[in-house]
Amino acid sequence: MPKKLNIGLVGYGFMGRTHSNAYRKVNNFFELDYHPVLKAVSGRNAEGVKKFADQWGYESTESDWRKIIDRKDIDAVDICTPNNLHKEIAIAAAQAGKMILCEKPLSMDTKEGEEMVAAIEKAGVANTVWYNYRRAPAVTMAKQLIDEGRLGRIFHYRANFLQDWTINADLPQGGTALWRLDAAAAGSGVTGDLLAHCIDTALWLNGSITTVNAMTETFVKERMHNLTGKMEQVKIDDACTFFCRFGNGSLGLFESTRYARGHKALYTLEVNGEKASLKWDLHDLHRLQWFDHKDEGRLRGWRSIHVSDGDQPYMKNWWVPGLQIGYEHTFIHQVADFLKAIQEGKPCPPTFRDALETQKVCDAVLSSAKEEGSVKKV
Ligand code: 4PW
Repeated sequence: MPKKLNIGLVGYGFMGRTHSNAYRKVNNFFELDYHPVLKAVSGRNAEGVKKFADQWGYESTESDWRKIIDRKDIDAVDICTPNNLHKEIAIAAAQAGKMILCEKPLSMDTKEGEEMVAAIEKAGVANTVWYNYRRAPAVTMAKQLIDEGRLGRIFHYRANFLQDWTINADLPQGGTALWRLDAAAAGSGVTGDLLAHCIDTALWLNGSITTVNAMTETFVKERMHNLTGKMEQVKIDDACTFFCRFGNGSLGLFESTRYARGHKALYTLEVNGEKASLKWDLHDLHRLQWFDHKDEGRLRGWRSIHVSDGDQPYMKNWWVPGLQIGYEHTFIHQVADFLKAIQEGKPCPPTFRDALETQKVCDAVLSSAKEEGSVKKV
């Protein structure tokens, strides 16, 4: 008999959809003891939350997240709200003994993150943060290859996350969907929203970041605020570039913007080692580009590995070799790993503590940028 894991989803925007889809599909493809049940979803707009619940198959709705926390029939709280609510909800959920799955970034800043980690660890509840790109099969395979020592000593790590959806100066800030442009709801701009993904993957693949040196820019200085109806100063970073040192002695270069015309969600990473190098691109997420210096000289070159075979990460759970999966599957993999982790009583990385490390790098980046690129220790 499967064990039921009753999910209480808080917030039902874009991420609410990706997570709900993952809960619905995970047991069709992964053999696990636990089966998520879409028990309740909460949101302030009664009509909107009801529509979402009907569409995704949630058994009930709440108009206040506190009701989700109070409910005895909820085992795990999934936080999909704007960032400024993560802390309050996570701490309340931990105190109520609920498992917690929290959207990234963990918090508005390091201080909040530390309070969250303290509460979660005191309560001893299972937890994870949705840095989903770790679980694109080609990225997971990059981790395996690095851990096997195939790259040797690592010299360089570089990553980009580029979009173009905020170039229009008439786009307002604040409110549904556009909370990402409002510093009061998001904490920061591209640093917390996009670079946080790059930093999480980098810490996972290449270890700790020790010092950073950053610059940011806000290209559109004022936008109409949806909540006040007035033109207000834009306080988020529209673009951020930083370089850094890793604890293993390698150098890193990171760039993110929402003003790169033509790029919708281009996340690329590259790692250069003494023996081999690898590259990955979200727009071609099944492929891992691989260069191995030990290949015979005449044939040496970049290989484009189509990560879809049964002995490659996660792929034996899907179709037959050569057939692809996509963005939504990164979330399904995270749910599968979370369910397996609770089954085995193990942590499911990135935990709140792991995600706090990303938060510390983001804070150091933003503080360096405030001083036009002064070197900051993480
Ligand atoms: O977390 C990120 C979002 O806030 C995503 O991975 C991509 O950029 C898609 O939407 C935004």
